[in-house]
Amino acid sequence: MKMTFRWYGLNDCISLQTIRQIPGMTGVVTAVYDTPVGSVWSEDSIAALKKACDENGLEMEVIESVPVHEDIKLGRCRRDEYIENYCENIRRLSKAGVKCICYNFMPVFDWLRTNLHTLAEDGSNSLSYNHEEIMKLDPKHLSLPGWDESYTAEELNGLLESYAGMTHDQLFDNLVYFLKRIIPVCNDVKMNMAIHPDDPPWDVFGLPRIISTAEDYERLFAAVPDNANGITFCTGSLGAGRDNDLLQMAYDYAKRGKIHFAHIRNIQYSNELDFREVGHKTDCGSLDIYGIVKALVEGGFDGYVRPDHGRNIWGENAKPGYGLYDRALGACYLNGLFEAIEKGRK
Ligand code: DNO
Repeated sequence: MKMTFRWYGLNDCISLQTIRQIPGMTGVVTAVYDTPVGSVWSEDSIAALKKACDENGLEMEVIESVPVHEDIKLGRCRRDEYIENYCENIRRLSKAGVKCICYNFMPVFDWLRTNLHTLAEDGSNSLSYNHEEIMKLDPKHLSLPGWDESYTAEELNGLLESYAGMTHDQLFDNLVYFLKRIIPVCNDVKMNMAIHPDDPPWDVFGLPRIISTAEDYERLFAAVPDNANGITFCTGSLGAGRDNDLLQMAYDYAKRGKIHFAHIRNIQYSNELDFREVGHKTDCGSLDIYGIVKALVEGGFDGYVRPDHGRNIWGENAKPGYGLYDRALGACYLNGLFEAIEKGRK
């Protein structure tokens, strides 16, 4: 296992100098942010990130994300061009020492929350999800924080219209089309692809989502069995699905060598669908973080880990989910769990 920390590049207000001081940190998870989705990343931009990491004694072996252009998800005629660009990014990143790429295949929206600053009793605040509030929204006039900033209202409406009527099977076929073309490149250059699950793991605004359940994973692994076609095991995203058996999934997919990357965080259920994000420790929330780590270790997991979303604590007011303090605490807690469980087995 290698513990890593997400870093938003040279403009991140959390410096590499700071990150390297977190005990047990081996590297960062980052991306090139100066290039539109779908295009090829410049070698200079990749090299600049790599140089900064090298200078700070941190590895840059995981990229999150190389985003997938909507034309690929929609199966539009320009998809081959975007897939070729994606392949070129895989080659360039591999040359820079990257070993794993995290990406997702959610139409239009990535993660979805209704409040980025839900206040807890202890005075900390964190992200939360309220289904009723989502249902009340008109997707054509959205102003939710966090993820819709990249589209103008017109673009968003256009995109939503393009997806109208798309079924789960069609979206899945488009994913397989994409994978069948990029995985051979990954095999050549020894890159692992790690698809991020849907967050939350159900359809939103009528858009299909296809990486939410154990059944979805079986279909994914069967369609493209190569080892390079793996997953990001995100406990917070999958854990919002009350029917997902995280311990079983963690053990099973680790055993099959499918988990290249793990995002570990805890959430607290407030009813059947709603949740808020909490501290990483098991008794802070509804997920058995200890049990999940144990299942990963017992399954022989040997990938990258990062603490996922943290709360705002100690007066920090950070990019939602991505402050320093609570993620650093999370990393230390997770390192402790891994050490204890691994040593206990010897
Ligand atoms: C949220 C993240 C996701 C993730 C993407 C991967 O904090 O876990 O945004 O980076 O879904 O493509």
